[in-house]
Amino acid sequence: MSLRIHAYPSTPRAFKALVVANHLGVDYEFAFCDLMAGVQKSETFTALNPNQKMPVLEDGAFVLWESNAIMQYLASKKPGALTPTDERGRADVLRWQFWDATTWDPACTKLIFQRVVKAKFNMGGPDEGEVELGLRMFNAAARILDQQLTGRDFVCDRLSVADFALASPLMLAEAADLPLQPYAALRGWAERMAALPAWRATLAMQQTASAA
Ligand SMILES: N[C@@H](CCC(=O)N[C@@H](CS)C(=O)NCC(=O)O)C(=O)O
Repeated sequence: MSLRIHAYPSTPRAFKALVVANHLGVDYEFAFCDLMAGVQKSETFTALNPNQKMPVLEDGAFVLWESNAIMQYLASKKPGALTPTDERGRADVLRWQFWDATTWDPACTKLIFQRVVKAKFNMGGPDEGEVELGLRMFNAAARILDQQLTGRDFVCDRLSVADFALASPLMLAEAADLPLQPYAALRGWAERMAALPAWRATLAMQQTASAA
């Protein structure tokens, strides 16, 4: 097995890579990147990713960071499974992954950081100004995603890496008190994603990794 994924599974970006690998049934080795212990700052890890952030994928000598790129790479191992093979379908999936990276992920992350990460890493209480900004960003993005999901099961024509990218931060929806209530289509889709066997298997990795 040459594929290895370095990840701290209880973070949404790690979840993106792991859940896609699990859904596709790709054979990989899980390398626990313990953020609490500062593994990401080690010399060995920095050589893999100079940003000192996980997730990181290794496939033999090939090293890849950025969760959305990792998802695309994993999907390319099983062509057609989570990425369409036609050019418009591919562009549509990419469009939503770019929107994730530029718009949805930063909105979710702002609230997750203030309400979950700070407490976990003993960084003090939430900054109310940042929470307010996070809520504005979240609602603006959630409206667009909810509109896209109205009347459809998945973000693009069928289940794709775009769904996994966009749904991953929602594994912390409760903990971060993400205001999903007004967005019925978004909530229905989030439930469908959370019911996938790979989603549950990836959540279980969080328990195993934190107990390690
Ligand atoms: N844009 C990157 C973000 C990766 C990222 O920010 N990872 C965070 C956790 S969610 C991390 O490893 N942080 C370690 C640190 O900042 O020390 C991606 O999507 O992969």
